[in-house]
Amino acid sequence: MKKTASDFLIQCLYDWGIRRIYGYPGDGINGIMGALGRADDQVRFIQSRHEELAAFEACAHAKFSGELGVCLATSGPGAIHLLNGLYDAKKDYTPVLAIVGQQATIAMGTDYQQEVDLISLFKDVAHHYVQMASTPAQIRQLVDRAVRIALAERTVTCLIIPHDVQEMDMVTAPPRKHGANFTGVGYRRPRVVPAEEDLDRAAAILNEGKKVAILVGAGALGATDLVMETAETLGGGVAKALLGKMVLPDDLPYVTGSIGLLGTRPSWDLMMNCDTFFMIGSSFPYSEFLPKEGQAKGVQIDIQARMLSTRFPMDVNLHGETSLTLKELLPRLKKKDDRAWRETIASDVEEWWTVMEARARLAAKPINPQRLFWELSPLLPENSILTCDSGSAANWYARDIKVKRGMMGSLSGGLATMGCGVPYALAAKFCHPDRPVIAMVGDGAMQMLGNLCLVNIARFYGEWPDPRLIVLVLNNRDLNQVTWEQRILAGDPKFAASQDVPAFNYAEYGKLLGLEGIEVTRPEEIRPAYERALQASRPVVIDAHCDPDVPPLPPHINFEQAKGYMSALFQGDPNEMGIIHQSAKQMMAEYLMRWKG
Ligand SMILES: Cc1ncc(C[n+]2csc(CCOP(=O)(O)OP(=O)(O)O)c2C)c(N)n1
Ligand SMILES: [Mg+2]
Repeated sequence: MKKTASDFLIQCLYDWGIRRIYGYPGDGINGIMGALGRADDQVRFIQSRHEELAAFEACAHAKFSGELGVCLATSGPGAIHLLNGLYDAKKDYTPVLAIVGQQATIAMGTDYQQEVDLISLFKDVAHHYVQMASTPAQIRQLVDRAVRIALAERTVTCLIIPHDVQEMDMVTAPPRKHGANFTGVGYRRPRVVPAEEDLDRAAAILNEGKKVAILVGAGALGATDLVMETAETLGGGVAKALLGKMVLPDDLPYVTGSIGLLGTRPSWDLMMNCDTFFMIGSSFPYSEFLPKEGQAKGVQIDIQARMLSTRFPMDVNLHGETSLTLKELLPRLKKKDDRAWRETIASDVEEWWTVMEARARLAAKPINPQRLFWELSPLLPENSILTCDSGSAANWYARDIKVKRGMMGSLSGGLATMGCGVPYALAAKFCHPDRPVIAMVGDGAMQMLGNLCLVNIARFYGEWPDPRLIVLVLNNRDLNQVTWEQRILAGDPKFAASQDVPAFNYAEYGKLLGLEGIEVTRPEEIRPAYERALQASRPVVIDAHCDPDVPPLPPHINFEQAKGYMSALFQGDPNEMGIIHQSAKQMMAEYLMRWKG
């Protein structure tokens, strides 16, 4: 049989090192599916349960493996379903290639069935490179450019391959004539280091500062030792943006934990009281949690020039890769002798952890979600991979989980979309089948996409040498994060029609799928549930019945927020009594600890 343009497409992807594609079939990509079938598993196709899941899986694949993630969907509806997961990748600067089908070229322009203007549809999410093939001779150049651009720009690219082009005879090289191009494979990230004079200027500012605050994000992952050395030398504290949670372990005395609405009080105090702000590899968006303009001198390292001085006007912008830049910077830094600032931070951090523990130990109806996360921390194996969905789980993941060195973890940072927690966990297992994975997901997100993705966890876990994958469901019958945002930020009471989540038995459902299911309805059951799940021979769904009235309080509740919160209660919030009770206890826990300390 003659090889088709689709066979060549797969060959080109293989030549770039791609070995796995997440996707869903449809007649718009039958040509490509045929080629994947013939490719003898050289490039493996993972059938996702929904194209949005395929895009999340491709994104997580890239996040957890460092490789390009690839997803594949049919024309029209399949392509449309990919979009949210692709935006998730784009917003977290993650390289993903989407390949989609299109109606045959002879049908196009006739408002044909499933004919959608895909170039326009993908023009925003894949604006760096979205191209449609009109002849097989383009395949090589389209793949070479789409892959290289996605990797180099850390973004999403998209190839649209019409149905008839997929099935035409392959053309490995265009004819040698005017207009033809001859592309090739291969890309390695360059060594990007700032100019010497900028490193000198940055060092001067950092050496002069008396109170240094460091903020690390995803761009500092992999630079743990260098960030530690920098913080030690400067006597500074380090706050972590959510995607940078794994940059430093939480048992270091100068690590103040997460920042922002989901962050900690020590991170807030660090930023508000510093005189020098050093931001490393982060695009953390909420400027109100950073030092005030004029309060501090600023130095920033980022590999993407467009992110420099975007949240705070920096005195020195260092365009460079984190490790290389810190390596150049460190010999220029002087160790600060005055450790007073460092000692204040360390005592704030120590006190904060006692507050976290006190808050976690408070009784709730039936389970205090903070306790779920607090108790998980010490049990987590050092090689675990954590994923988290958008919802109240993100608060507790950010604040209560103490990470250890060697862990990996991610969530939807820039897009903060619901639905990513379980597909991220599944892709993490494909990338690291020998590591335990724990997904932390709300009941709303389970009913949106998580339950669907569990079907595939049941399908694939038999291949993993370490079958441990735990899906921890925060079953609070509420879209809790938003309910609280409505109370605190908008001053509105809970609107049951929009916020209630229907009852669902996640543990029984897990069992139905052939997984293990554990229902946790009392605090004393939390620890045994984790111990059982971490020793299980198959993935486990833990259905934890959580109290929706425990407030995910911002680290520093301001007057407007307090006003909004109180007025929500006066307008007849259905959970009024529960939340007054829980909020008072939560706040008291903090004040009591401070008073005792
Ligand atoms: C796709 C999507 N839709 C809506 C939102 C807005 N949103 C953010 S968190 C949240 C509530 C999540 O509820 P659940 O999964 O039950 O978690 P909980 O907060 O209750 O723990 C919603 C609706 C979003 N971020 N993404
Ligand atoms: Mg919920």
